Amino acid sequence: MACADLGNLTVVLDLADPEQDDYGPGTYTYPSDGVFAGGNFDITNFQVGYDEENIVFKFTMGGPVENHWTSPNGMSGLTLDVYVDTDGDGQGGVALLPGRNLALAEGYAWDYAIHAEGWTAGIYTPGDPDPVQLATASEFFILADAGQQRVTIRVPKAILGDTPEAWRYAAIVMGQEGFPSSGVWRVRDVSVAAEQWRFGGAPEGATNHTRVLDMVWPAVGEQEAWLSAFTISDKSQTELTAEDFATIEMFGVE
Ligand SMILES: [Ca+2]
Ligand SMILES: [Ca+2]
Repeated sequence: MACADLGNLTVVLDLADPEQDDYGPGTYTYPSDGVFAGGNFDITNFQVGYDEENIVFKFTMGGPVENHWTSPNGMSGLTLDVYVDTDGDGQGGVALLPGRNLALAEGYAWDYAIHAEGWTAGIYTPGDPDPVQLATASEFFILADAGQQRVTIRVPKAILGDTPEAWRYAAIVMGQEGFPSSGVWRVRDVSVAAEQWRFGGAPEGATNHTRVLDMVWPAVGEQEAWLSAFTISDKSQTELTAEDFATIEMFGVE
């Protein structure tokens, strides 16, 4: 569902992400098909704000936000996740949504996961074994603006609450995949060598490397260090747990 920009956004967090770090741990390359253009997966800025009714997240990208596969909300190739820790109590989700192959560092835990993509967007709470859907795509708003290379996500305060300045966040981008590998929630695989529809640059013999291309973190070099720090496993996707994954920290207003 589209939503007009009412222009009364109050921004509580505005972070620049390094340019051209859309390579995950530092090695990933784009699939070879021509729909993947330079900068598609490069987050350059991330904002959190609010308006009267909604908490608002804005991703600005370093390349085109295109709609090659004609999604109703204008975002086809991208999957954007935002994880929110609303209470800092250390209780909640540790592994990110299935297939991201990332977990939160010790002391962080997510209470809500917002999965933005062109068709089956949703909002989740932690669950065992899988996260539980709290809201479907029709219950929040995603607007892709090709001209501004920006995706805006508006989630009603009735779902998340209304103190975004006190929360902590993680924000990541992956390739959207309508035909994902088993156990992967609709994000594109990363192989050792890039293929027409797969990213390249994965370590040999691994199943537990991340599918994240870029994550929001202003300090240069931290993303590369964190996403590379895991012990290679060849377990099947559904056997992998948070302990098998590289870990990242969350950020907040302070
Ligand atoms: Ca970036
Ligand atoms: Ca980054």
